[in-house]
Amino acid sequence: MKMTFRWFGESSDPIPLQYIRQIPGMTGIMGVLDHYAAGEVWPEEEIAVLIAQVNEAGLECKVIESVNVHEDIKMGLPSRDEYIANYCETLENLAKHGIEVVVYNFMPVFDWLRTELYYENEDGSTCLYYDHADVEGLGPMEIVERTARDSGGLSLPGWEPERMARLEEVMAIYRGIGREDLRANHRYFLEGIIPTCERVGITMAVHPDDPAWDMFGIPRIVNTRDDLDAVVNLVDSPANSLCVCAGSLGSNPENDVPAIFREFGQRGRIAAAHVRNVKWLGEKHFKEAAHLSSDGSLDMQAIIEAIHDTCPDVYVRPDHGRYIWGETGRPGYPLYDRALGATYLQGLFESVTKIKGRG
Ligand code: DNO
Repeated sequence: MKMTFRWFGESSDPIPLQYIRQIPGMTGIMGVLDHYAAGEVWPEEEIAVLIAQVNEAGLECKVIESVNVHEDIKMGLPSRDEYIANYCETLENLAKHGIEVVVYNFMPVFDWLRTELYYENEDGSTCLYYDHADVEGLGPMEIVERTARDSGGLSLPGWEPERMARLEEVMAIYRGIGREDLRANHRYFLEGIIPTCERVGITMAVHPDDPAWDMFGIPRIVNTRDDLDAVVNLVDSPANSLCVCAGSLGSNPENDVPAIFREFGQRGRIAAAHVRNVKWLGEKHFKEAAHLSSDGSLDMQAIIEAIHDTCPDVYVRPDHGRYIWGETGRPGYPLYDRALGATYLQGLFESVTKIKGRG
């Protein structure tokens, strides 16, 4: 298990790389150039600067998250070919600097969505929170405005202002797109990029939809074990793999998260993993818990055991965290609670390794 940390870059992440380096067992970051809008080519020189900064801090950067997919690709518009060509160019540039895995998502319009960014827990900590009843009462534009307001001026991943500016137009197009159309568009995208990935040595890792259900009457197609199976079969190449996210899939209690890790790990199709916990509060209603099993609804030990048994060398990161100890920063991405998560996950891994006699 290669332990990594999401880092947004010097100008948009308040957490210094040196602090990340000080977390026990931390070997790398999952990096991003988040000032490039979906569809733009990431220039080689900037990728080189990012990698050099990370390396200078004593960390590695082998995973990029996210190279966002332009909405026209997801909607299957004629302009998609140009954006797919740009995507391939970005992949080539990333490969030249040693990137092995690119995490992306195929969620229409929105990346992850929550109804509260700083929900207060009994102990005074705050966490990300979702109640579908709130979403039903609000339109997508209201959710966007509320999220932008609550995020304290920091643009959240997948919520870039230029993307949100087209919201109404894009929502109208999506109303005519069904589940199978969306899957066909995903296939078209993968068929366009996987040959490049194979040539340059990059593995694509699709991130599941978060939360794991349709939003605003628009279909989402990466929600369940069967969806993940469908994705890997769209183009049957190891370069077309998954970023299994425990918390996203785990938002739906019907998903058996440890079994999903075990199956796709055995099939050699997990290229990255986000491991975090959620606490179910009712139907389509949850909050993000601390990583500890007893704090939420997922069995973190079973998840780590599945990783240990089927994909022990995978890039893993603790995902999201609560705000504790007075820390402030980007919603979902604190230093302290994710550091606790990273050490806890490594403790579980060490324990499984020793118990199974491989340590
Ligand atoms: C949320 C993240 C997602 C993920 C993207 C990948 O915390 O896991 O934003 O990075 O969906 O494109």
